Amino acid sequence: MTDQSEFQNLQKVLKKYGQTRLLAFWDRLGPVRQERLLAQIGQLDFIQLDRWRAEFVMNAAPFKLPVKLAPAPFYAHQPGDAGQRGKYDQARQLGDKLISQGKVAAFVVAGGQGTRLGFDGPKGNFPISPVKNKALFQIFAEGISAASKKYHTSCPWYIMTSPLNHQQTLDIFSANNYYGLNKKDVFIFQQGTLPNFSLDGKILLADIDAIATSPDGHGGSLRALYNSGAMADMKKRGVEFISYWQVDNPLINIFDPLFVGLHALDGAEMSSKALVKTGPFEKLGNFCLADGKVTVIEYSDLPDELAEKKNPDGSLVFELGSIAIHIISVDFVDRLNNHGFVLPMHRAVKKISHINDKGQRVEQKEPNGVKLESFVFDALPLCKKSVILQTIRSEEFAPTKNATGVDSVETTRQMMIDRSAAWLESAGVKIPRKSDGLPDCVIEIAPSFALTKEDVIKERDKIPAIKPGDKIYLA
Ligand code: UD2
Repeated sequence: MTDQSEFQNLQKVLKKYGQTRLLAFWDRLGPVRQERLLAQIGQLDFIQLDRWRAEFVMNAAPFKLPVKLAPAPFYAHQPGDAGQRGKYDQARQLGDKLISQGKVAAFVVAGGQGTRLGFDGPKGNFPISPVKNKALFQIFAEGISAASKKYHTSCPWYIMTSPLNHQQTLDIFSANNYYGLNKKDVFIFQQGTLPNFSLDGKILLADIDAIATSPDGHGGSLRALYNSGAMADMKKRGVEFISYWQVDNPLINIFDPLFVGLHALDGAEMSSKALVKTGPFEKLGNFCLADGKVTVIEYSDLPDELAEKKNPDGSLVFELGSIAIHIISVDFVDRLNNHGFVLPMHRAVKKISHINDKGQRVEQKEPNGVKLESFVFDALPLCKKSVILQTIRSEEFAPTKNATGVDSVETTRQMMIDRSAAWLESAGVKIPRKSDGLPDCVIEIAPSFALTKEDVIKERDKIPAIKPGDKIYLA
């Protein structure tokens, strides 16, 4: 920066917000590095950051339980009576039509780091399928390709990455020839970032010319869709609905006509799939009706007595957990972005490596700072209308979060085999089972063979007899 007065103004702003440390090493930087730092500082919205600093960094703002809290209404997995059956049929037909017309896009959020899995690289590249060891990205790509064929359209796929894995993701898609998809139907874009704070509210430096930042959470997707041009691309293609899911769930049914149809029939803006939790403390957000609005309350924020509260029939009052599967209307994302929406922030105290006052890099061993993130489900209360559809865990939810134990690589693979076995059995195929009831065989059904149980029934004649210990791949 050559203009001295501009620089002095910047110093004043930083002083006002207590962030002068950002320029602590200014004199040690040459012009190129000075420009680099200035460009980053120029991206920061100090007014907003200062609000968050006060509310979420300096204080851990206690979660305020809504005054009026009730379980959220939902559509059960199966219709309850003839009237509802009619509505589900109508929704399925409408969903089929919307998908065939190319009005539904696939959208996976894949900007997270996958630290718990201990996998180096984008989580979407993690090999997971039980026979062919296909990566998550490949499974989704094949699902989208099969849906495009089934519905005689080209379903576009939007993928949100972050600076942590963007280039690697691009390289993976390129090296795999976009898994057979048309490159023009795959739109890969980055989410935003937020600066990291020290526990006393100072923005940390990652280098003497670089601010320490981290991805702004999956809630950042609602802004990134807009800022990246993905929304404009959707509008150009005539996309009206976004099918949202997380990169760690290979059982996702990306194009579900019933879900899309119920969302559209009810004129919803953002809808969710839910499942009955395994118990009161399963680590899923809880669907609630908070002051009349559908809301997800994180498991850590719901008081134990509410989490454990039971209905007379013994079921949990707050029994529905969020599995991060949504239909989001393009118009809703547009409305939010045109009206300066702000989602609430969530704080995470973390070990953040940084530059100390002497300009030396510190590899942090203990938590020393705060990362801020927003969550996509916090947009639900901003909807005029929101629909919840209950689904079945074994059909749609097997998150690969950990290397071992709960929600791990092993449990995901087993659930993939179990679902395939159940689909084959529903088509009358005999599955050998062990004494504990688990299939005594390894089965993988490629999306090209079947996307649903009903598709398997149509392909019944192509399925061989299965013997104990067999490894079967159906494609
Ligand atoms: C999330 C939900 C939880 C439940 C569970 C289902 C939250 C806070 N909790 O738990 O209620 O639905 O998922 O599996 O969301 N991501 C980004 N950018 C970011 C951060 C995350 O793209 O800045 C993506 C990430 O790549 C992954 C997804 O968001 O696909 C979820 O992230 P996570 O695994 O950290 O979520 P988790 O396990 O806390």
